[in-house]
Amino acid sequence: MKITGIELRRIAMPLVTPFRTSFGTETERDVLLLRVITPDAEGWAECVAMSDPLYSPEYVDGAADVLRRFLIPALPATVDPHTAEAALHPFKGHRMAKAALHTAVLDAHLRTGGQPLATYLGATRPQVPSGVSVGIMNSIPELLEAVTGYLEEGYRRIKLKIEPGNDLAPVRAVREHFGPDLLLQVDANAAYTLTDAPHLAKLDPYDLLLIEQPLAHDDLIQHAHLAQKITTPICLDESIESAAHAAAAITLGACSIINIKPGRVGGYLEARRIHDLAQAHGIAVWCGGMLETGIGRAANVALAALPGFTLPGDTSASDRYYTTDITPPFELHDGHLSVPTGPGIGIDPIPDLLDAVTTSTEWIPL
Ligand code: OSB
Ligand code: MG
Repeated sequence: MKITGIELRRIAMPLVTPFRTSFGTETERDVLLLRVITPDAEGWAECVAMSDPLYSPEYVDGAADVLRRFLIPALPATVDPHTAEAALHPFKGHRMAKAALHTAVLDAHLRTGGQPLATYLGATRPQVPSGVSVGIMNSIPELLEAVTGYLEEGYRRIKLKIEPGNDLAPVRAVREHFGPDLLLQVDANAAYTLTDAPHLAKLDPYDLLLIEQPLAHDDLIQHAHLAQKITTPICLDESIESAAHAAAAITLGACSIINIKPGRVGGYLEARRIHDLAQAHGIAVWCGGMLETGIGRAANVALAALPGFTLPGDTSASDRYYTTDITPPFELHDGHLSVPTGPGIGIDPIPDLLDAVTTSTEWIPL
């Protein structure tokens, strides 16, 4: 496959409601989209980097810079998904930027061959159960109202964002209000240290599915120690940037569950390697999210349909994030999203809607 050129497009997407985590509050998603042009097909991808380097070291301007300066120029004239991955490999880090470029190439490749991404990855299900990630709220009544709304819409699992000072009370309130059958988990986004172990152990009675990334991203050993001190299963997000990290975490006993985000690990091939490794070790995985538009969501839903994804993901419907998405919206049916069946990611941006939110475009010839 020959690539003619690549378009970098920035869009500004207001969120339906502010999303507060232990690392900050998001009110508008600043998204970088990539469009790979080939003689036979276009390939689309969404870079999951956020505007500030608070979740991870990557940020949108940095991703755009490394793409135009290093990653795009490194692609061979004739490329397929495997040669593209090999060409990006020498560059350290920048996995979100690499994932976006790799996914756009993969999408163009699959559209050329007429194959859906889900089929290519080895998906085994036509639909996936949806969970929802609930931001930190200003009060418990507000939180209970938000969770009530999501459950009425059909979400199959609730994830509460937590931080020191906003942890035990919201978890207790939600568990007591909705009862023992609610699938409930929490995400700390690295807000604690190992000295908080006795405090985190107070979450044990609430029968949580998991606690996601309680400690710093590079605290693998500390997570292994924490796992000995609490009964809530530990799930890693920020710590797992590759299949090698996943192998180390599993060997150390740092986690018993992994949140797989293709953007965080450099793309869908590495995401699948982590899935395969986890499955071989009896480690459950689920598909995380980064507040994606329909472009990123389509590919995540395809991945979430692989057999090892045994827990509901943060693969929510489009209207949980955006009043108007740039693609036909993903909708919840009986708590599930349908896996796209068209070639590649199986969905296209709607040109007028895309133009309405575009803040800049840049064409990079190859
Ligand atoms: O830690 O999983 C996270 C959103 C942005 C950055 C990090 C995270 C999240 C979420 C929301 O929890 C996931 C989603 O619904 O897309
Ligand atoms: Mg997380």
